[in-house]
Amino acid sequence: MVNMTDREQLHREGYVLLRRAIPAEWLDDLRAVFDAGVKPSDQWPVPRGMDCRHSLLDLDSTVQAVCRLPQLLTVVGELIAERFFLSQVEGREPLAGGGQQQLHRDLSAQRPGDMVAALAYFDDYGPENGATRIVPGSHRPAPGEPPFDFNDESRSVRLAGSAGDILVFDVDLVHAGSLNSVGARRRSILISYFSEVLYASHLETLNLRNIRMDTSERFDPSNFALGSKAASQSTDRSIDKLISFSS
Ligand SMILES: O=C(O)CCC(=O)C(=O)O
Repeated sequence: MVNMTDREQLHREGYVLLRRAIPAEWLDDLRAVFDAGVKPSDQWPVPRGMDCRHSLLDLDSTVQAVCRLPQLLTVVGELIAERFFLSQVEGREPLAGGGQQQLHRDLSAQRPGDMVAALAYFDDYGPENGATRIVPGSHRPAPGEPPFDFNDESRSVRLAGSAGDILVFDVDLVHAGSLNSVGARRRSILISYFSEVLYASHLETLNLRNIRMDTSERFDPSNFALGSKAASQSTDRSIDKLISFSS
């Protein structure tokens, strides 16, 4: 039975970690696609940070299939709560001795909740190889709450998990990449989903963001709603296990 509790928790915490959401048999292919697409910083329209590998892989069919996993689309639809599209996907991996970011928000565009990000991990991740940090609940400050101090790590949680996990979060959630101190691989794709009302502005920055894939497909949250027949039939997990929070 689902799932008001999960839904409420998702909106309260601003994120969910979908454990082993990517079919295990896709992972070798995804890692190879990542490695084949790596481009040095100066080959991107806007130069990238030097302490991470960035991979151009948005045309790959398995990557596209990850972006459309029903479990993932269900959570994205719940967060955006109106028709949305896949805006961007690119590979990201902190290099040995790099990857440390200050806590930050990626920032919604026109209203809170109109953009959602997902990080899908192709390798196991944890404190030593640059796991993502998040601050649960930080996406919707309470009225009158002082501005978030991005140097304050006291509420940050460092994630850990397995290849195939997908972190899905509201872009206003405070988060950051972390130092890869040992250099173990931490390949991931960073996926962006936008409300369809943002499509015109998305088109204006396609080239700057090096987006080559077709972004015309629309996803309707009602087709993926938590507890819907479509969502439960399209995954081999029962719907009440759809969401599992890391805390
Ligand atoms: O790779 C990560 O763990 C987080 C990346 C991130 O927050 C960003 O690029 O804005």
